[in-house]
Amino acid sequence: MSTRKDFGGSLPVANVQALASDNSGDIPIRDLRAELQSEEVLVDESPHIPIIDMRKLMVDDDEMEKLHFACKDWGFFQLINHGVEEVIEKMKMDVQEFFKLPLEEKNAYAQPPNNIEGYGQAFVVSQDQKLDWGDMLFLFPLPASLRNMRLWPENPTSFRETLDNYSSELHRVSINLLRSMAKNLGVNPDKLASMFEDGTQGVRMNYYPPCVHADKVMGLTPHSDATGLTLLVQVNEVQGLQIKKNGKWVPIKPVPDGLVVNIGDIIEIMSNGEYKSIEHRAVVNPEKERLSIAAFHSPDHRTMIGPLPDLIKENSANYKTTSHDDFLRIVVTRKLDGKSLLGQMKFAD
Ligand SMILES: O=C(O)CCC(=O)C(=O)O
Repeated sequence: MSTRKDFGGSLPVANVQALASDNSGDIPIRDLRAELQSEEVLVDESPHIPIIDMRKLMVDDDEMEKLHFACKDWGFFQLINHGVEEVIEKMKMDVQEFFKLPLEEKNAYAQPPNNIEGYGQAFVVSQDQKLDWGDMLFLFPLPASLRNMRLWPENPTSFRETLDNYSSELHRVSINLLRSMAKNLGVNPDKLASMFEDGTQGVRMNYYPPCVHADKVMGLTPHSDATGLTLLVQVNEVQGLQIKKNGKWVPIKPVPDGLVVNIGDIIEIMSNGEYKSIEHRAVVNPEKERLSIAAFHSPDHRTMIGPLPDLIKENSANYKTTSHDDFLRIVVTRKLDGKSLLGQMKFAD
């Protein structure tokens, strides 16, 4: 049987859901985030990220243009009419059920040492690092041959089947989007799609407990995604996702039945910087728990991570090219830190 390569893991830290449920209101020092007070968040005048209609994309040049603009200017958009609404609803229900289980039961799926899959936290690489106010269950549903089923919950009983369907449907949507993006970039859609066909898909299910001192903790540290394309679902009605636009944080209000899609670092690099991988974060609600599910799509392990050759004929390459394994090794051994990974891949101007 083949297994996934281990590129490292996260240090074990206290379970945040358990910490939050003790009701003392005390925040451990490593969870306090001074920077939250000083950063500007747009509230009322929030510009809205573009909404792309998947059905129209196939037939309408204007929608294709809108997609191109969204990827260049925003790096984020909401996708509607994607045809996966029912599967998403099931996934939302099962994820909520999982996080309701007693801690001991969830811990049966705890991250093994030196591995980022399983229940726990990610990107904790040192003992003095600031921590996020959230727990997660992270799994690699694709490639299916490398699944670690020991870490796939059996409670709720439908979880495994639901995630299996969710995984294949979201993978299909991501390939269709990548084809449209390739057309817009002027590269062969089959070529780009073939890099992702047998690629890796990671699904990160996030649980952010409420916190009376929500203004002093961070649900998820600002970061850009070190992957290709992310499809995100907000599970309940509680908002918390914010993206950085012109130096300010813009809250995202998910549209009903939509998927929030964002360009990851790998697509920014492959597009030689034409498409943007945008910094984003999750903030915490003072009264209500918040849940989200992010599905990250990356090319297969043989793909070199660098600007697509068709896009550097006239322009020079703005990013280095590296093997996928080396890229992943850098990703998992560092804490989340804004767009610093992209900085490392970029040639100086
Ligand atoms: O919870 C959210 O809305 C954001 C999640 C996210 O950015 C991630 O899981 O990488």
